[in-house]
Amino acid sequence: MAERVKEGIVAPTGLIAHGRGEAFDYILGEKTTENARRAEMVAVATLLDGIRPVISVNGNTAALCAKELIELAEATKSRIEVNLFHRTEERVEKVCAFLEDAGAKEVLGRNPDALLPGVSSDRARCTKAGIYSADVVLVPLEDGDRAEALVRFGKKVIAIDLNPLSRTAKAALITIVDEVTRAVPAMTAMVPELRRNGERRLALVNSFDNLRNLEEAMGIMRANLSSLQSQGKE
Ligand code: PTJ
Repeated sequence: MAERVKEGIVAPTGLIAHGRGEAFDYILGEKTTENARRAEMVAVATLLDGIRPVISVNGNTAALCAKELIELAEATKSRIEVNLFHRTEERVEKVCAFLEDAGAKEVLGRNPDALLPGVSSDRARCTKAGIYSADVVLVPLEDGDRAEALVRFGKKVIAIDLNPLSRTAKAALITIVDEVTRAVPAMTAMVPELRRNGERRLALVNSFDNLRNLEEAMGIMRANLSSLQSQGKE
């Protein structure tokens, strides 16, 4: 990540966001929980049933798992759009080129021609062909303002966020509380089975409750903290 900051792919504050993620992952147990796995399945079902699914990519996620995001996009027929929190034209170009070097055939975001309503800055800029007209948007490591704006604009938002208390985690329809480099390849591996089984997709989506999902994730973290505390006393 430090190298990617020097190259201008990751924003300097991206390192702080990464550290926040690492802290939550430690408390989570640094593994994909059953709870996260279920959310990942629901997310894949939602992407597969989407009419215009889009994966929004920022500097951190490009640096951590460009190839894996491209594979997930191809498997779920989602488009990829670069959408940055710390937006400069130079960084947009660098992240787009980074994804293309990793094998992406089409990357949206260089020429934004639409504005996401309810976001009062450059961060509102997006493309009509991508995020603006998407029905489902996967936002790994998203900031709260934009996640809330996407939900208000009627998008089915899927978040990947290790912090179950973040505004993004709470605003999303589906929140995957897992580390992005574990979550994304696991989701791609789920595609073949879920693609074949429409009834299963429907059942997964209908039985999912994000509030309960987030409470479970917090419960796992509380239990891990208690066990770490009792180990410390031995
Ligand atoms: O590249 P840019 O300019 O678009 O900026 C990207 C960052 C990530 C810097 C920007 O969106 C940001 O500041 O995000 P936040 O508000 O820090 O939110 C990121 C969330 O992702 C936090 O809740 C972190 O705990 C979480 N997170 C960090 N690393 C990971 C993670 N979740 C899953 N996997 C990670 N590796």
